[in-house]
Amino acid sequence: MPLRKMDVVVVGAGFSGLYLLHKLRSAGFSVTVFEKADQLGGTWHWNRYPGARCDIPSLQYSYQFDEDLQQDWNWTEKYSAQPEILEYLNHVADRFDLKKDIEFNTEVVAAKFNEEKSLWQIKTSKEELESKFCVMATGCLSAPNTPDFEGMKDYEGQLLHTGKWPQRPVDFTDETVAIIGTGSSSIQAIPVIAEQAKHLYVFQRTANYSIPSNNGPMNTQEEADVKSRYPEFRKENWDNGFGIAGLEIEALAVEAGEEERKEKFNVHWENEGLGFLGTYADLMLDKDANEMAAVFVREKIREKVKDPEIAELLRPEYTIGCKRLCVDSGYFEAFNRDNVTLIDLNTNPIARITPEGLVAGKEEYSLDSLILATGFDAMTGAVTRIDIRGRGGVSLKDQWKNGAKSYLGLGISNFPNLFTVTGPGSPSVLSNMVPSLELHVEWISNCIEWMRENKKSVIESTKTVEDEWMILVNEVADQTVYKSCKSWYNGSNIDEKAKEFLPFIGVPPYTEKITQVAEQNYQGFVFDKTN
Ligand code: N01
Repeated sequence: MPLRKMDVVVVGAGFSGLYLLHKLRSAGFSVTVFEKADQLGGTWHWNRYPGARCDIPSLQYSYQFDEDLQQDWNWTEKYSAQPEILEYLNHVADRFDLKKDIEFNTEVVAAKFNEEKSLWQIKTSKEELESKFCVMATGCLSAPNTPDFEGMKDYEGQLLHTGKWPQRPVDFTDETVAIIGTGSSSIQAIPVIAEQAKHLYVFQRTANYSIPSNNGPMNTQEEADVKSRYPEFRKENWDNGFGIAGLEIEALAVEAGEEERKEKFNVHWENEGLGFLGTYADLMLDKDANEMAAVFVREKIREKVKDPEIAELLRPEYTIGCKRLCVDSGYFEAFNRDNVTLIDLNTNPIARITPEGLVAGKEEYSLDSLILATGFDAMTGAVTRIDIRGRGGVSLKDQWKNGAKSYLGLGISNFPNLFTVTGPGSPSVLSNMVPSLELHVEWISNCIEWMRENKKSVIESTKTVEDEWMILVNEVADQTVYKSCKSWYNGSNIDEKAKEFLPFIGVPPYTEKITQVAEQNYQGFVFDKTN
C-alpha cells in the first residue's frame, strides 16, 4: 500500500503545534499534527501538578495572532492556573477547527530524510508516512529528567513526576509525601500539597530564589486598558530584552542610592514576579548589581521563614537569575508549617529508594507518595529522544553530542526541511514563550510559502552559519551573569549532556536578525543543494 503523504508533519500539539497547524493549513498546505498524549496542550497537558500555573501574566502569556481571540477570551486570574490554560487551548482548537487534523495517541518515534526523494520518512507508533517538511513543536521543557536513584524500580508507593502528572485527581489527604527538587514546579506545588498532606518532606539540593506572584483575580480595569490597545501593549513588551512587560532598560542599580534601590526592589518584589529581575537594567549584566538584588531577596527569605536554621538552608548563595527565577504563592511560608520538613541533600544525600520510601543521610523515610520535581532535559531532550536522521543517515543525537548547534534556533545543518520551534540558539526560555513561538511559527510558515512561490524544494542550514551563530549566542551570554552557575540553561542538570549555554539573550536583536534573514531570501540557508 502506498504511504500516506503530506506537505508538513508537525510533532506536538501544544501552543506551537496548534498555531503551526492553523497557519500552515490557512496557507493551503496539507498538515498533520502528531501528539503522543490523548489530548492537546503539551506542557499544559502534562504539568497538572497541584499549583501549576503560568508565571508570566496571562494578558501576555497568550496568543496575539488573532485580534478577535485576544479580545474575546477573558482570563480569571493575573497568572492563570493549568486547567484554565488548557481550557484556553481547547477553545483555540475549537475556534479554528484544529482537532480534525491532530492525531492523538500517536508518537513520532523516528524521522529519516530520504535524500533521493527529498522527503522525510516519518515513523509513528502507528504507521509510516512521508512528508516534505517536518516541524518539531516539541517544547523546550517537555522531556522529563528522571534521576536513576538506586532502588527506584522497587518503590511500591505512588511515584509521580511533576512533568508527567496523571490526569486522574491525586489526593494526598492523610499521606506522608516526599518531593525531590526545589525548582519552579516544586515551588508551585509545595504550598498546595502541604495543605493536604499529613506530612511533606522536601528534599533540597540547591536553594532557590523565588519572588511572590501576588496572584489574584484579574483586575478588570487593567484588562480593559490592555484590550483597548492590545497590539501596542504587545509591541511595547516585545521591545524590551526579554519580551516581558515592565522591565527597566536604562536605570542602573550600581548608580542608585541605597534607599532608592531598596524602595524600587520592594515595588518590583510586590508587583512584578519574574519582572523583579528587570528592576534595574544591570542586574543580569553586572555581578555587583546582581548581588544587590540577591541580598534583597535573601533578606526577604529570612523575614518570611520563622526558624532561622531553616531560613539559612533556604537561602540561595549564587547569582540571582542564573538559574531560572521562580515565582510562588506562599512557598517560603510553607516551611513555617509543622507538617513540612526541609532536608538538605548536601548533608543528607539520598542513599537509595526502598520499597517503602527512601533513605537519606542516616534517616529512613516511610512514604505514601514520592514526587520527582527534578525537571527536564531542557531545550534539546524532546528532539534528541526521537531517532532523527538527516543526510548520510547522521543522527541528530550524535551531531549534538558535543553541543547543540542550530542556525537561529530554526534550522540544523544535515537536516534539510526540518525546523525547530524555539530551538537552541533562540531566546525561547529567556523570553515570554508564547510570542516567541508565534514569531517562529510565522517565520517557518512564511519560509515554506516563499519556497512554494519560488519553486524551491529543499532548505537547509550549513555548519558554517550555525557555528558562527552559536559563537555569537555564547559571546552575548559572556557579557552577562547567566553562565555563573549550574542550570538547565547550560545542560548542567543532565550528566551526559554537553555543558553549553543554549538560549540567545535579547529578544529585539534576535527578532531583527531573523526578520532580516527572511527579507534577504533566507540568507545563510542553502536551497536545493545537489546531493
Ligand atoms: O525543574 P528544575 P522544574 N537529586 O530543573 C533538583 C519551567 N516551569 O520542573 O538545582 C536531587 O528547575 C534540582 O536541583 P539542582 C521553568 O522554566 C515553569 O522545577 O540541580 N535533586 C532542582 O532543584 C522552570 O525553570 C513554570 O541542584 C535533583 C529540581 O530538581 C522549568 O520549567 C512552572 C536531582 C529541578 O528543578 C523547570 O522547572 C514550572 C537529583 N538527582 C516549571 N536532579 C511556570 O510557571 C534534579 N534535582 C510557567
